[in-house]
Amino acid sequence: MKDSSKWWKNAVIYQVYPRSFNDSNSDGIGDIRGIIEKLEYLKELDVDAIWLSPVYTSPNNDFGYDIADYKNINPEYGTIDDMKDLIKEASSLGIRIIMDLVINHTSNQHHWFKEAVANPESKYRNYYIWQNGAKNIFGKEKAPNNWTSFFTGPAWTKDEKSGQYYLHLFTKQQPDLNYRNPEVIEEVKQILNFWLDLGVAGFRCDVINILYKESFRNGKRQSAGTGREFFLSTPGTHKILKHLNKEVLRPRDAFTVGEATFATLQHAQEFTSGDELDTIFGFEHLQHGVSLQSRSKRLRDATIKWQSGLDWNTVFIENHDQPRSVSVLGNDKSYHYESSTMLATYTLTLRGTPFIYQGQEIGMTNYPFSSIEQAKDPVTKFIYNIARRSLLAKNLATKMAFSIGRDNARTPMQWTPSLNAGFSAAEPWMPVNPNHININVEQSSKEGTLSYYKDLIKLRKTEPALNSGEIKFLESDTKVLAFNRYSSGEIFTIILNMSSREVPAPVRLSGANIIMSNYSKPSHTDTLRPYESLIIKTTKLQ
Ligand code: ISL
Ligand code: CA
Repeated sequence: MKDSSKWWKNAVIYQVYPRSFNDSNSDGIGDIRGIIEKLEYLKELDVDAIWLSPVYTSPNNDFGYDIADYKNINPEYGTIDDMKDLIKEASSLGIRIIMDLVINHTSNQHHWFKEAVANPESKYRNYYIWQNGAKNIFGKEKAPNNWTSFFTGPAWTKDEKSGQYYLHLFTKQQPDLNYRNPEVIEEVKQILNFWLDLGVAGFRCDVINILYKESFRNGKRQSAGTGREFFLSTPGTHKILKHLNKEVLRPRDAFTVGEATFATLQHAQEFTSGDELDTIFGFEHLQHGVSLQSRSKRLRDATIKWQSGLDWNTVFIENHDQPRSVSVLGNDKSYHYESSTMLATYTLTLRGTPFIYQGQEIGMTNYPFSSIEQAKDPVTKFIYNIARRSLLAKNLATKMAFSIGRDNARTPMQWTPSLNAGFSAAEPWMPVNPNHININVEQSSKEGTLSYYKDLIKLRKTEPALNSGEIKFLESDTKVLAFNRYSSGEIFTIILNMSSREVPAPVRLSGANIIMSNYSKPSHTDTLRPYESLIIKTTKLQ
């Protein structure tokens, strides 16, 4: 493999959710020109690449994750020329662009699907997954099988015109593509080449581990889940990824990070074993679903497991689907600075490519939602309706919906303490968190979380051991994550207190060469203070 294909092993990647990043034309919606305006900011933070959440033409049922035209830009965000400018201007600052590739499904507004419905004889019918209904014991028609959507409700919707059902593992406006049809794979290759020709560096591949469904009619679901035993990480999906890798991705030196929903460590190992994807986003550490384990314990255990089991990880604690990390893994009230910088240290010192989600670098928090009217995410609305149907009181249903839904991640980026947090001169498409008065880029860059992020990124880039060094975990209190990163001559010991309690440090602190800390005064004891995080440097005698 050429060396240049490994740039991502030395990179810090920043995720932009364009709708909420920066609005350049005062319509309340973030846009591509808005991103261009902030390239200098990203350069100063010293990120090497931007993962851009979808900017393609889309009716926004799932805010861009329902694509109606893969080779065009949603006019709300700009034009293809704006996109070319973004790629060019970012590149002149040494920043690469990674596109979001959503190919498990399209929008129902994509011309392929419209044709498939309007004209069942057209070749586009076979781009999607159609099945006749099944019969229940009384002879009444029902869906082809009992699979459910990841977003609740049945995974099949009947097309009244033909009487057949189409599969959608997300909303019913997101029909799944049929990966048994080689023409679909050819279309995907064209899409990849189109964007690589425009100069993008790679792709974040949305739910890439569910492309190929092994069975439909006989796929009666066993687990409480969606029926995923029939489509998670199937041999058919591996075959497609190997093909795309060989035909397009590898020859064109494109970087890939695959979002792998419900992936096990073993799945991740298989996808990244050489000829499929470069890296994987696994979610075991972020407590998908209901669990009795505390979030930090889960984060700690899964981190140790994945870091020990994969040679090269992605390291992330936020994205556009997750709650704000400082609100769920830290303490956004009493220890905002301490816990947001502890989480920064987590993100930037483990072994793997770190991904920072917009706003994480200033410790943006969850939003104090109080009414379901404020919801934009379809998932929040679905959960609310289910909760209400199960007779949950309004306030509890609202609370539950916003804790599972994804609106917390999507409130506008907080640039300044002034009107609309400097995001837009008009009323933003989602409310701005009132705490922008204290939590914003302007203030955070002085002595706040942002300045800590900058220092830490600089440190990571000047100390090869922190980037590419080996990793070894240390015995510690269960509330502490402690590890060594080392390469020839140098050992860094990273200690993170993931709790608001005082806990014993796993190594002696007195006399240690602490080169970075999120407390202004060093500790005089061997006790870690709430969310204290330390980086200790030891130079080995040769
Ligand atoms: O459904 C899940 C678990 O219950 C999620 O973890 C799942 O991995 C996630 O919803 C997939 O997300 C991606 O694809 C979706 C889109 O809505 C998300 O924004 C995107 O990140 C459909 O394209
Ligand atoms: Ca705009």
